[in-house]
Parts: sequence; C-alpha cells; structure tokens
Amino acid sequence: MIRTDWTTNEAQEIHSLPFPDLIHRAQTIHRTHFDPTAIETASLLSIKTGGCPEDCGYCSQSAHHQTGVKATKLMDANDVIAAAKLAKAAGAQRFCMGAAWRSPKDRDMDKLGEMVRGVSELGLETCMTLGMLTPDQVASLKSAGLNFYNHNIDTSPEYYQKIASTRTMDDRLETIEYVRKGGIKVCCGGILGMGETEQDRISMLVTLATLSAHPDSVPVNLWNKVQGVPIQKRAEQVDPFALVRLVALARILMPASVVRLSAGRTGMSDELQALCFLAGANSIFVGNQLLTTENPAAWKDFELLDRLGMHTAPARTKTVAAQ
Ligand code: SAM
Ligand code: DTB
Ligand code: SF4
Repeated sequence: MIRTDWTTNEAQEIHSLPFPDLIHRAQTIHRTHFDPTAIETASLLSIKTGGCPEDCGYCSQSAHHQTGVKATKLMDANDVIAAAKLAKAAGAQRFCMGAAWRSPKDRDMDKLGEMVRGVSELGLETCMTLGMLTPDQVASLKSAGLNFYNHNIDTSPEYYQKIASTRTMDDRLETIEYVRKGGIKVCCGGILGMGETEQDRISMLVTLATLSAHPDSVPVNLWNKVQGVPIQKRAEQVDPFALVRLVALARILMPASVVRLSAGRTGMSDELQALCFLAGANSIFVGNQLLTTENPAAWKDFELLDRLGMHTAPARTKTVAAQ
C-alpha cells in the first residue's frame, strides 16, 4: 500500500528494527513492486558549470565558495546531444542534464527544449536539474517532452537553514509541486554526511514520504567531498550500516519509488553497494563523472552487477501505484 501519512514515530520505529528484520521488510516490499535483480542506469552531464549565485554549503559550484571549479556558459545543444549518444553507448538508460543555476532564464528555455528533444530522439529518458522553475517553465519543458525533473530537498526541514541561506525548504517544495502538477515526474532526495543527525535523515525521508505524491525517484547521495566549502568542517563519514538502514527506510516508506544510490559510490565497497541493493536501492549513475566529482568507472559497475547475477533495466513498477 502506498501511504503518504507516515509519522516520524513510525519511521523511527522502522529505522530502529533489528537489521535482519529491517532488511527482510524492505526486501519483501521491494519484490512486490520491482524486479529485485534489475538496476536502472542514469548518466549525468553538467550543461552549465559553476558560478552559481546560491550559497549551498556543500556544493563545488557555488560562487560563494573558493573551490577551484571554473564557471562555464550553457553548452550548445548539439554538444549535449553528442554526449548523450556516448552515454547511451556506455549503457545509460536515462540522461540527466544539470545546470548550476538558482533558476533558468526564460531566454534559455528554447535551447533547453532543443536538448530535451534531441536526447529523447536517441531513445533515452530525459531528466533535468536547473534549480527553481515557474509553472510556465515547467510547461515549456513538458512540451519539449522532458520525462523527469530533479530537485532535491537535500536534508531535513530542521537542518536546512544550516546548509543554505539563499533558498528555503519551502522554495524547494514549491518547485516540486509545480513540476508534479505540470505532469513531469519528480526526482527528489538528499545528501547524507553533512553533519546532520540520524533524526535529520529520518525527517528528510518522512518529508518526502508525506508529500501529496511520493517522488517517482529518490536519490540518496553521500556528500562527495569538495575542497573549500563550509560543509567540509562539519562533514562526517557516514557509517555503512546507517546508509543501508536509510535506504531500507526509503524503500519501506516509498514502496513504488525508484531509490537511486547516487553520489558517493567511489568510497563504497562492492559489499556495501550489494547490501544497499538488497535494502531496495534500484538505480545508479553510470559513467566516470557526476557533475564536478567522480563516479566509479562504468565497467566496474557492470562487473559488480554481473557478479551479483543482476542486470541493468529501466525500473518498472509491477503494480500501478495508487498515489
Ligand atoms: N542548481 C540546481 C539545484 O541545486 O537544484 C541543480 C544542480 S545541483 C548540483 C543538484 C543536486 O546535486 C543538489 O541538490 C545536491 O543534492 C547535489 N549535490 C551537489 N553537490 C553535491 C556533493 N558534493 N555531494 C553530493 N551531492 C551533491
Ligand atoms: C542527485 O541527487 N545527485 C546528482 C543529481 N541529483 C543531479 C548530483 C550529484 C552531484 C555530486 C557532486 C558533483 O559532482 O558536483
Ligand atoms: Fe547552485 Fe545547485 Fe550547487 Fe546550490 S546545489 S550551489 S543551487 S548548483
């Protein structure tokens, strides 16, 4: 059953179950909704890097921090489409285009639409992450055929002010609502390892799981270390079992959503990734590069899936979610 009325207490109780019981519950739910041997693959491209006016304390692309990331202009649509072709050949099913913007300018919308159309024509699913959108901008991306929009809440409502001051959680939730109402699938998750408490992590998932409809896709990122950002001083290594517990909780609270094991996999062992797949993660980014940081080599990922008798396939829910 898909529920959007989870309470924090319920989530805490599930989260603190004995590990075998938690994994069993997550696996049982995972198998009712998905093929447990299938992993979805997405590839990322930074279509406009750095120089961002937002002050997100974790991000290499903010103009407020000295991180050494060089600011670039918005790429040409043809170059983006050429990169998508390579990503498809390398095994990606979805192509996610990210821009270091607070929000796109209306004058950029035609070029963004051209990118969406060109990437779709290659037979790839399309995703963009461009910052805050107006309903008109959502409509423009929808008419170009955009399938997914990524817009993360990043952390709990309680911790949010400690990670960014130029935007609020409510700003994020507003764009998510515009995207959903505009008929584009929502990809929304967060980051672990930024000095937040276990309570914050649970609260972030409860926030997602009590939206009027669950995000179609939930990225769980470990904070990828970048030099020169404020979060560096607070960042903590995430305990591997804490990560698995959180993935399991995401799977249980949002049974029909795809859970993506996103940034931070370069530091994870094969065994930890396998445990995350058992706990319900069913999507990864493939390709050496995320936006400005590294990701494992694609051959390593495919070899791991092969060793586990798993395969890549677009995630398809078995049941139609009554959301
Ligand atoms: N500017 C747009 C926005 O913030 O919505 C889109 C690009 S932004 C880089 C997309 C997401 O990447 C952020 O919301 C955050 O969750 C994630 N992110 C950024 N830096 C990260 C890092 N160092 N480690 C893990 N995730 C990160
Ligand atoms: C998401 O949740 N993770 C991706 C995607 N959405 C856009 C971004 C990860 C970025 C990692 C830091 C970087 O490479 O700059
Ligand atoms: Fe800009 Fe997005 Fe990075 Fe924040 S997370 S600084 S909005 S690119």
